Amino acid sequence: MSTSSSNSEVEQFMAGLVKRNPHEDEFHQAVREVAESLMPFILDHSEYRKAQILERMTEPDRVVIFRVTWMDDAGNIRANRAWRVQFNNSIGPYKGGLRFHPSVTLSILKFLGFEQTFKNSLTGLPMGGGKGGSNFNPKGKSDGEVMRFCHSLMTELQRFIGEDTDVPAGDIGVGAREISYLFGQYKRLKNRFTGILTGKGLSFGGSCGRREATGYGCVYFCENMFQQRGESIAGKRVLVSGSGNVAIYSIEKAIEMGAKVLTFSDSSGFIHDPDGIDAEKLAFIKDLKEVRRGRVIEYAEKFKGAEFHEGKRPWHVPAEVALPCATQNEISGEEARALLDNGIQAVSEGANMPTELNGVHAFVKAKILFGPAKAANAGGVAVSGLEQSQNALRLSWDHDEVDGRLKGIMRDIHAKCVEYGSDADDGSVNYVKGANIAGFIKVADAMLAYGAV
Ligand code: NDP
Ligand code: 2IT
Repeated sequence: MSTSSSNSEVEQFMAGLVKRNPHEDEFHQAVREVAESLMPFILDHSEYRKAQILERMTEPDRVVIFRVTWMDDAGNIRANRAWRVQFNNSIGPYKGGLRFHPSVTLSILKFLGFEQTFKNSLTGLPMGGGKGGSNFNPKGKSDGEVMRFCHSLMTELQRFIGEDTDVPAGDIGVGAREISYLFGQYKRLKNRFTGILTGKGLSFGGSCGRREATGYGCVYFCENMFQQRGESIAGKRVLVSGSGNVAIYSIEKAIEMGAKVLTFSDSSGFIHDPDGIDAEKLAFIKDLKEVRRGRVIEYAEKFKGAEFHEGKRPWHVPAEVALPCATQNEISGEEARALLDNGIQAVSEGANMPTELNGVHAFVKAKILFGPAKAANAGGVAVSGLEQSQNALRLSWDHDEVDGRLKGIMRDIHAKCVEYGSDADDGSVNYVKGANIAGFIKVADAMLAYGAV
């Protein structure tokens, strides 16, 4: 199939998608990236085309939208909007996180649910794709306010979820505290103790290693890419963005594997520590972010030599590896070029869709080791899948068992990307193409088998 006919098919497909889903920029962006790498494959496989698989895969099975009313500490009644996007359950119950952030819109949750469908397929586990959340802002709220909000949200959400239906988890703004409040309310309402959420506390059905899984998995994937070239992350300079769950455990694993981590950030700006973050400094970051919920500037006040760059992102600091672990579109096309100009060798995406599409194009064209989110950050949902298995078996595996399985899953995802993304001419791997095609096939074949459902 010629490139120009594939390109015009993509444009035609996207025109229809944009018309059906106006003003959903993030959703358009996520679908376009997938359509660009899938279209030549679909045009070569007429069965997918005839059955309208891509058209059906870009339409969520359903979206639930509801009001969440709660009372703040001053006694005021507050109301937020919440969603659950049940995107595709062809290969298993819907599975994906809940995000609490003021920027949450239907477009963001549709992009995340769409990506999740491919990511979950890549893990090899029986999980469909879903995502949910609210425009609630947990920042600055008391524990009591967060608890009342979570209880109210679950009062409505419980109608739509279940261990064989839809299993939410955490994402931005939803961590151990929020999952605990949500699970407690579900248990009270239904009088059932069952695995309807993942990321639970270790004493009530949570899995060892779930907290660390996304960050560790992101670094394992990066190491797999280096090993493909006979190299390693050891000794490399690493840029991390974010300072939440994914960032913290990416930093931890990168340091453990002998890399030098120079940066981390939050929405106020970034920290540059030219001496590198060590175990003691990481313990400070964990206390700052996981316990005190403070701002990154405190790190520069505590450790000499570290600088705080207000309102900036870390991508102009020279390094060999970048691990974007904060949020979508946090690497612009211009920043991607700056990374390349400074000699970046690998980018492993801990966050979902952190790179703008022209940045993705620049990384792929430069043939650096570019691990797209749906492959590189699949470790989190993979261990969520292991948590579901343990809950169903009513037993729990130890840390080594879970970590061993996580490493194996990340290795398998890497191998699938190589299988479908290798360039026969020069042996390089286009991980974007590989992840999109490998993730697609499993879901598409299930949809074909079901007929017109
Ligand atoms: P957290 O809430 O723990 O941390 C988010 C971090 O990103 C914070 O440092 C936050 O800074 C920063 N951030 C969030 N939004 C923005 C923004 N608009 N601009 C600048 N900085 C921002 O979330 P996670 O670590 O769980 O999630 C991070 C990314 O990883 C997301 O893209 C998520 O979808 C993805 N992901 C998460 C998984 C998980 O298991 N948790 C699994 C796979 C992917 P601040 O506190 O100032 O807002
Ligand atoms: O984006 C993601 O993969 C997550 N936020 C984790 C989802 C999950 O169900 O563990």
